[in-house]
Amino acid sequence: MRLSLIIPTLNEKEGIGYTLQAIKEAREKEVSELFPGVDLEWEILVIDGGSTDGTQEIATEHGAKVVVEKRRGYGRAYKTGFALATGDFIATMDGDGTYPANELPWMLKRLLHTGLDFISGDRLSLMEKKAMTREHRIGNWALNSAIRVLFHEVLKGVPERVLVDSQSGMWVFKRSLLPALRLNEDGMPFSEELKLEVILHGFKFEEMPIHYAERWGQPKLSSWKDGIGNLLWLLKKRFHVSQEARASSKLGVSASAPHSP
Ligand SMILES: Nc1nc2c(ncn2[C@@H]2O[C@H](COP(=O)(O)OP(=O)(O)OP(=O)(O)O)[C@@H](O)[C@H]2O)c(=O)[nH]1
Ligand SMILES: [Mg+2]
Repeated sequence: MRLSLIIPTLNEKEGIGYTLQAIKEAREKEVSELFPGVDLEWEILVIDGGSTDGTQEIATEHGAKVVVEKRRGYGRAYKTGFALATGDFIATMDGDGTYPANELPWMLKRLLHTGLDFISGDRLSLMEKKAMTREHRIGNWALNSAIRVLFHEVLKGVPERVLVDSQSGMWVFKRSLLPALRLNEDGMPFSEELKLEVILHGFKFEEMPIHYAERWGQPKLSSWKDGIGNLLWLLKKRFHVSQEARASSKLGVSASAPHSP
């Protein structure tokens, strides 16, 4: 069994070493406890956007494979990483020390034991207040509420506790899902695009509460600019989903979401 862990970075010299060290410790402790006797191979890909602060060197020193993707964007980095990944499963996290590496093996174990296709870490249910700025918290609340309203119809058939945290960047999922998903977004809305695509295709999606810590280094996200950009993206996506549903009903194809993969 092989796991590809993908970490996008852009000038994360403060956090990348800490993140990779935490992953090493999780492999030594949690993985050997949770998967005794299982030969779990790891591939760690750091997709770097051309950092100039030594991030690439630190990542290499910690044993990660660094891939330079100069085209800007969080979503762009992930699409490049997904195309290179060779694992049966893909896991993700930021390179800023915010996500709990020791909880990643638990997510993988849950995925394997429940037959789920995709698990996304829910940062908000267990979060300490200081882990996120007030602007980020308000932005998250606004975007999660917007998704609830805009995608009410789409989310009707899926369990209640879904997309509590639409902006989370820690996921574990089966790589075999990827060819079915339409992933067009290069920027920050990639996070909700991926989750909505998984749900729209009827794949088994779940959120799992995780611990979330304060970031090392400077945020690359601007609460206002990216928040408004994400909101506009959601409106656009909702419009496309309705258009597609209308087109399919004209052709006599059932477009009720979620549908079977
Ligand atoms: N390769 C690449 N990585 C990026 C780019 N923009 C952001 N990242 C990385 O993507 C991850 C997520 O960006 P963050 O700035 O942490 O955004 P966030 O997690 O939503 O916001 P914070 O709560 O402030 O951490 C980080 O590891 C960034 O270094 C980019 O253009 N290219
Ligand atoms: Mg982050």
